[in-house]
Amino acid sequence: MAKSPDKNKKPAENLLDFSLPDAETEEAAEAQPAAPAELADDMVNEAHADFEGDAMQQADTQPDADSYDAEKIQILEGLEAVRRRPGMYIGSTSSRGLHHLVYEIVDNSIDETLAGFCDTITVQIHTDGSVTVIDNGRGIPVDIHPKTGKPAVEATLTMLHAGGKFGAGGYKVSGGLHGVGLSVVNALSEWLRVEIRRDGHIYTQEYRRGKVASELTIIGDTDETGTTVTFMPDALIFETLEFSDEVLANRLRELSFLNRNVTIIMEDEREGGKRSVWHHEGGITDFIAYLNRTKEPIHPVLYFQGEQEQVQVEIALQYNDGYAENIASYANNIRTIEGGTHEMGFKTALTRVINDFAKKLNFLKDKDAKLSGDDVREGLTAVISVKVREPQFEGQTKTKLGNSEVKSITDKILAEALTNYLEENPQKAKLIIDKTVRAARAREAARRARELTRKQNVLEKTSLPGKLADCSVKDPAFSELFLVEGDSAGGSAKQGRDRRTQAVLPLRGKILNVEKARLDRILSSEEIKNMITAMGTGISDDFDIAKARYHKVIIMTDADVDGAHIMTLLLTFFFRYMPQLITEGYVYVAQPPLFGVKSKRSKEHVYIYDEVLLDKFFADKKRENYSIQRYKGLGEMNEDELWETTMNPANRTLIQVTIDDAVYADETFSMLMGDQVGPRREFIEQNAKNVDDLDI
Ligand code: 0RA
Repeated sequence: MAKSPDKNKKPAENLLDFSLPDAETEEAAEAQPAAPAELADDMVNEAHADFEGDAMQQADTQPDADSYDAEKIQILEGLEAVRRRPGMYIGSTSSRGLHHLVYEIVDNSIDETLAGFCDTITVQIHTDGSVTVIDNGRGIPVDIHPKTGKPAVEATLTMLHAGGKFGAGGYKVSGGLHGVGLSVVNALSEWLRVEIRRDGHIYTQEYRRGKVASELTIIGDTDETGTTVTFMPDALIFETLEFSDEVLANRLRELSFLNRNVTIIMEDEREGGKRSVWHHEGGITDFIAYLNRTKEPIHPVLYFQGEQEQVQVEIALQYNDGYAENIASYANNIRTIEGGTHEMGFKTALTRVINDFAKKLNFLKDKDAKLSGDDVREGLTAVISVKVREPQFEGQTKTKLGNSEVKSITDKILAEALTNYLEENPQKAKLIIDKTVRAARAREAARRARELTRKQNVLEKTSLPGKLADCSVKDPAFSELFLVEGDSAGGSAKQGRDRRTQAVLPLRGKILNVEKARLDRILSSEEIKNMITAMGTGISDDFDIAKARYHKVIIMTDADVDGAHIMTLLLTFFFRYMPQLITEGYVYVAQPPLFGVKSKRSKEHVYIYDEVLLDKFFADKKRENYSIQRYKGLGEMNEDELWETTMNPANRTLIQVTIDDAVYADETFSMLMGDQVGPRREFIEQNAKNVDDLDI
């Protein structure tokens, strides 16, 4: 099914922000087609190769005559190509792409940090929508670039290249969506101003939509060095222009953990200059403490590091008393969501070392089965950060590290260091091994429970739950499943739906909090069993996306606190036990309208989805001429209204749930669903401003 051309485009907000702020949400209509990503990479790499040939630091490597024409064409067409197909260079023109502009500049500043020249980076969000990034690195070179006759800074900003510069002795940062180059930011900005402090002077130059608007000029003298870039994202390119302080803060905080020498400051002028400062001497050890701050750790954070064949490896880990596994890996500061060789090396070494100790300490007898990878990672929070000279990023989203040598290097460094630690700290070793052995026993019990469920299903032959009103179409690509809060709204949805393509499963009451239960207990919940059976995918190790009976699973809950809670519970469940459902883009959140507005004088009757749009509607109309109904729940709409506003693909707004950053999603889920009440209350209070009638 084609992504629905949803009319009522609006940013994901209110309710979803409240319930799931960190798993980035995007409207269905904004989803990018999959194919161009690879093409984009080819283009970027190609351009990159061209640029490297005349990179300032490598003046002696001239490209041959044949490639020169091609290069020229690339240069001439470069930034136009970026404006024509922005998604190819920054992934999308949605909120995510918008934020990538900031990351791109900050990554360049971080390169200066890695090269040892920059210890402070400041990001300012201005009230007019522009952003400034200031660093105290060496400053972008300003000398004339021999081949183009332009100042190097101008070449950097107006010629398409893939970043990937080498600082002296530094690590090349490229791949993923980062490292596409400052020129891409320039191309996608209505205007951009750069200021460079270098060689005793302050230089400045301006650009408009990627083109030079003023020549490089000296405007003063200074004995400092550094670069300041201010840019205004182009409204012709981006679907949204609003920077989220929370999204930016997450990435900047992350960078401050990954680079312990740097201080990162964010100033939000939209919030009266609200200032956040991140500096973590403890590096990724502090990162683990931060990620586990809402959990109950069972030992202090362990930190290991080593370097071999110019590959630097840093690992920090800590077990908590929960069940979730939370591993975040990075290569050259880029989050490797799809894992890769560093993560493989980590996992192999961890499983091997823990098994060795389990035997040695007599927790496991010879006849016992070995601890599995899942067993040794239950309740584990770990950060793996490697720095590699020529990182190869692979996988569908280019966030999987491919360098094969990194696997054995990471394995070796972790195995040696962890073995030493466990030998020197036998008490801690016992705590950890005991936890993993208990995990193995629980997993065995869960496996039996699952087998039982499967057998029951076969015996009873009722493969689909009675509460499910299935659709008649059998092709999953054209089928949608609505998970509806409550039997009464479920009833309306069943009446109002398109029976051919839309199935409805009402969910009664609160579903089980999966954050606090192991799989065997989760599978004893009737609501959850119904859901799994309806979806057809199985669960956990048995999960098979190919068996999905619907390619859209749409959560439809009331716009109140209970609704937000049920939505969070469902999303937590999918995140923990069917993450692929989310990564495949199958999970959506329905957006029922908050208001029904009727004219007292004419037949005009509209549905409005939030306060902002309501204010917009009344910008030039008199409120007294209208009656406004505020919907408290789905149950207040009859079946026709529910169809028209929320279910009809021609009118509805669906928000696609994506896991942009699983670390923060995990953290949010744990916080919202876990034991510690303090952080949860704080979070709800902070986000309550987004939900009008939050009755807590
Ligand atoms: C090219 C070469 C050098 C530094 C930079 C670019 C550079 C770029 C950005 C972007 C934001 N801040 C930046 N700081 C530096 C090396 C310069 C040298 O060798 O002196």
